[in-house]
This record gives sequence, C-alpha cells and structure tokens, in this order.
Amino acid sequence: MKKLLIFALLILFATCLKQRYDSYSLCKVRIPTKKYLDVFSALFSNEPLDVWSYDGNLVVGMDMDILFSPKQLEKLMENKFLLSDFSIIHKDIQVLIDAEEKEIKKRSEVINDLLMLFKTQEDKNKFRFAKDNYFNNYHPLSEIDEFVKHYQQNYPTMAEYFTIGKSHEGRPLFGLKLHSPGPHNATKPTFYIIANAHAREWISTMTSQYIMANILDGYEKTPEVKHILDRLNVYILFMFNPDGYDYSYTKTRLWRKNRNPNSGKYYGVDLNRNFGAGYGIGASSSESSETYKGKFAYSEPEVKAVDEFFKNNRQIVAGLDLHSYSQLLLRPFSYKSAASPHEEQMRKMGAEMQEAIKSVHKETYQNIRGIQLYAAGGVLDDDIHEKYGVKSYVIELRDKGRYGFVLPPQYIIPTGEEIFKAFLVLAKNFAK
Ligand code: 0X9
Ligand code: ZN
Repeated sequence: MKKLLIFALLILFATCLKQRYDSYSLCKVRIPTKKYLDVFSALFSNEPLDVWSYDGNLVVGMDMDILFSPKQLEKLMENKFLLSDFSIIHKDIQVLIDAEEKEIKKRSEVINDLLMLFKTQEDKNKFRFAKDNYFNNYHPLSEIDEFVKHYQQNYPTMAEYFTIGKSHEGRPLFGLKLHSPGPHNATKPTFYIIANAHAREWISTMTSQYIMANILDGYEKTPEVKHILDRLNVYILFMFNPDGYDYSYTKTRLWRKNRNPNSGKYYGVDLNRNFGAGYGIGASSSESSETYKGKFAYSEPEVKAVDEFFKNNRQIVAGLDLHSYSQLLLRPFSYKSAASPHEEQMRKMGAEMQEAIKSVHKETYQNIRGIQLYAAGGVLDDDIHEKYGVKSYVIELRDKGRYGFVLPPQYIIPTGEEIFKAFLVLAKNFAK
C-alpha cells in the first residue's frame, strides 16, 4: 500500500512538472498588407509568437496557424483590425494535449496487460514490437531505441546499428544501415532518411521507423522492395534531435528546437536553420525565437554530426527529411528562388510521390519548391543538395492543421503506409 502511494505521488509529481498550455489558442489569421504585418509583429516583439505554419515566420496575405498564449490572445483581440481574417481552430490546446496523453496511456496499458501472457523477454518483445502494436502508439525515446535494436537483431544480415555522434546533452544520434542480405557494400548508391529535426513532430520518427520495418519485413515478400535493396543501401537516422524529443515527450509537448542552453535564459537552436546554405535567411538571431539560427552555421553538435555524415558518405544520392505538418513535398531550394540544376527531375519525382501517396488513402500533398512556401535558410536539404547534389526532399507529413503537431496515434499507420509508397517510387528512380 505504502509503495503504491509513493508510486502515485511520483506520477503526480512528474505530471505536475509538465508545461501546461491551458487556454493557449490555436488560431488561423491572415494579415492583409506588409504595413499591418509590421505593426502586428511589433505587438508581439517581447514574447515571440509560435507560428505553426510557415516555418515560424509571419507572412502577408496567407492563412497562418499561430498559437497564442492567453495574454497574447488578449492583445490580439484588441488589435483584430490588423487582420483580414481570423478564426479559432482550438480554443484550448491543452485539451488536445490531455486527450493525446490519455490516449497514449490507454493504448500502452492495453499492451502492458497483454504482455503478462508471455513468459520470456523474447516473446514479450516480439509481441510489443509487432507492427500493429508498436505503430499503434507514440513511444518514449528509450523504446524507440529498443525497437530499432530489436529489428536489427531480427535481420542481422541486412541491418547494422550505427551512431553518428552525440546530441548537446550527450544522447546518441542513432540509425540503421539497411542493405541486401550478406556483407554490407558501403560503396553502393545510398538513400537516406532522417527524422525529428524538430522535437514536437513525433509523427516523423514514427514514419521513419515504419519505413525501416517495412523494408526489412518486405525484402523477401515484395519484389519492389527487393529490387530497391539489391541496388541501393538505405541509411535511416531515426532521431536528429533526441534531447528535444525527450523534452517534448516528457515535459513540454510543443518544444521544437534542441536543448542548447544558449546564454542561459532561452534554450534551443532550430536545427533546421543551423546548416550552411543560406544561413541566416528566414531565421532569427534571437535566442527566444522558435527559428533561432544559433551562434554560427554548424554550431550545434547534432548539425555538425549530420554534416560530417553526409561529407563522409558521398555515395548518398537521394533521400527524405521528414517533418510535420501540412502535407507538402518540398524540394530545393528553400533559401533562394533560383532553380536547382536538377529542378525538372526533382519536380517530376515529386509528382510521382504525390500520386503514389494519393493512391493509398486519397490524401493530397502539394509538390512545390521550398521557396514557394517561404524563404528558409540553413536547412539540411538545401545544404546537401547544393554541396553534394543529393536529391533531397522535405516531406511535411500529416495533417493539414486539424490536429497539427498533436496528431493522434491512430494516424501513425495510415501516414506510414502512404509515405512508404512515396519512398518506394522515389528510391526506384535511383535503383538502376
Ligand atoms: O521550417 C522548417 O524547418 C520546415 N518546416 S516545419 O514546419 N517542419 O518547421 C520546412 C523547411 C523547408 N523549407 C521551406 N520552408 N521553404
Ligand atoms: Zn519540422
């Protein structure tokens, strides 16, 4: 009884430590002119807004999803004349976060109850890592690592566990190198997948794991997968920002950046503004901003490690950087309007992915150049495209704003299914 009480108190304590978003409202707003935009942004210069769409930037004439704290909402209400359009999508985002937490807990309890039926650890792992069970839920970082290792152990001749360095807080940046059965020939053309540059975009790591599991399980059964893996290696980095993910999972659900303490008051650098190509464009110099670019290009250990990884693996020809949300297929460049020398090929392959995705659950994803969305500099995909000619895409996964970053777990599998199809059609172009 006493033990139970202590346990309950610990749980209570842990939940109290979580950042709450009571009465934070997610709103759709549109600012009609540049003049109004300047006044609007000046209003919020002390407490930067969390712009969920448009990469943290305020834009003119477009619908933006913005999260307002209660104080900010009050200010907004007094200055509504600055907007040409305004509506509230969720008047209390904490309600959504509570519902998500409840759902995650319920789903993990169901699995935990059933785990009692199995005796050995091996059988237990087989059950909890079965695809239908695992992809039914979002998981803490330690479980993601276990899942990846479990798959590696099941396919020792086709998968190699690797790390490329450590995060700011010392967590490993881990992945799997997938290849056809037998010795790993590292000189083969290689496809990359990277996920979770942004902490709160949980669906991105789940999708990268879904693709991994389906490549390994599919090799013997699906001729398309075999065709690709016989010709291409696939390197997957499941967690670009482990510190941020852990922080988002356990403490502050809507955290985006890494966990660099900066000068002490405001934590975090936006890892997708810290690369070299177009460094500083569409990014912030302010440590409190969601798009803080860091002290200098490649200043962050996570970014440095990923940069080294691409430098040392010049056989990488193409790949995907997974983000959420908005349902977009973005190709270079994002920092400049000049077309890439590979524009035509990349637009065409984007259209192939778009069609493949639609064929699965009828979901539409827009196929555009990054800059058509908004200028963003220091992003990974531009950097490796410019430096090494890697045919790199960003996929902004589901949804289109109904749940935004707080996408319920029942969407993990459908998202995985459609993006796995996109992976197959894109990779096929390089499996010659
Ligand atoms: O801003 C980003 O880093 C990405 N969007 S997100 O909402 N996941 O943060 C997109 C980067 C790609 N390029 C352009 N925005 N143009
Ligand atoms: Zn992102």
